[in-house]
Amino acid sequence: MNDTVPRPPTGVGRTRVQEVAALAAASFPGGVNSPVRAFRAVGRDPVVLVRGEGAYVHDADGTRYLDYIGGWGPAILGHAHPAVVEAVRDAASRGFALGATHPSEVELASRVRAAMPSMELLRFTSSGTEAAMSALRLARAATGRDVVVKFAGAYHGHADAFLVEAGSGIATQGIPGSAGVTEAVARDTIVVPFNDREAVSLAFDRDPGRIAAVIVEPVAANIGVVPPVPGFLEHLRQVTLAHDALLIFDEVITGFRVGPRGAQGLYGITPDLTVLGKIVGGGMAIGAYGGRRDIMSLVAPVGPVYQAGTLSGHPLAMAAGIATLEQLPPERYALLEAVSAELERCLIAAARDAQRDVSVIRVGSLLTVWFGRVAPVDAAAALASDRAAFARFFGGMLDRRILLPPSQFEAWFVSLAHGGRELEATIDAASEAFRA
Ligand code: KE4
Repeated sequence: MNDTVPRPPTGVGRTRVQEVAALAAASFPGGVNSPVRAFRAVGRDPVVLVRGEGAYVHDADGTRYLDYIGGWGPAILGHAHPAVVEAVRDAASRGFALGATHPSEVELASRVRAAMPSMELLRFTSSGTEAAMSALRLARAATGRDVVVKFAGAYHGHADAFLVEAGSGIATQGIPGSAGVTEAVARDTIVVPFNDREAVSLAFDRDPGRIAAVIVEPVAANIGVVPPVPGFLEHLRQVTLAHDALLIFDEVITGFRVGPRGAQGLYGITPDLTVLGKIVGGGMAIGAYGGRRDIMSLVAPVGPVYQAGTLSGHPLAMAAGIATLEQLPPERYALLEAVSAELERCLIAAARDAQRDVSVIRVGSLLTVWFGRVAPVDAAAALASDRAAFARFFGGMLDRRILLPPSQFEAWFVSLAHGGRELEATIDAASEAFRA
């Protein structure tokens, strides 16, 4: 995998990667526009990428990596799929932000609604954060209640209400998990452990009539991949119905990832509201929220809940989303499942042969390699995994030109561009990295 084509360093003794990283550090906090890209969790210099094609990305010095970051989820077809590139190029030739409804918005919305009929009405936004934030505001308006229940370790974007860390204990009033989040905001967020049915029921018992919604990643993918234990999502559906609260599925990662109908199709649960992002925009800036018509009808200009966006429904994002979903007929998921299952099987075998305590958790083409004897079922267990071992494994894979998400708490994203050759290269590298 070592097809490095060194470029003449442009600075004194510096590679292009090092030069760009230095310039970035002079422009952005931590030299990045999103924290995880700084590679701080794995103690390596961050990559600087200039091109993606299929399952591969290229850094600014010409080094090619086999990629499992996948743009953090959107690149389910692989990078720069010709159909998606052409769709965006064609749309761009007709102008960018036209500032009015565009037919492509309607086309993408109809595809989303066909896949997830629970989204009777929906709105496009420019990020998952914006969509999740809007869904919460809407849930509060629809119920007249203030409190939201989220799960420890779940990530729903960086709106204040969701940046709340659990204190400890079962059902706890959140405490600010980020500077700048006020006590007042944190008081209205209750954080409970994922997969803990009793804790959810207790939260409702303690705050009867105050909880507007439960928001959940139906497959947790921001503490690493942790699937719902049998009955957990059904319990959330039942307990929210019993207390006239709303159930919000944050499917920013799982939507169009774990199946053609997302997690709500995979597990057969109908949420009141759904949040989407990533794949639905094919790698362009996008988010979406939607759900029951009676609830969504509260959104301006029809109802009193205000939400807006200059670039919402952007024609190029719509074009990329449509072109991506067109390449994802249900049968393609069977292929993705087969490749991902083979990768899981081979990773487990490679770790066993290296006599390493590793567990692999996978849901569809989302997977996480856990360093620890037992696969976690919630954030507390995930935090107890051997992150130093993960960091060493990450470095070993990076040195062998396999680019993993630079955090134990992120998912590997397998794409339709990952084939036999990519699997072989991954397992060869992992076999060595597990032994290192
Ligand atoms: P964005 O605002 O980043 O588009 O979406 C926020 C979001 C919402 N919900 C879920 C379940 C998400 O995973 C995300 C964003 N995911 C992270 C990585 N897991 C994006 C990567 C980053 O923050 O740089």
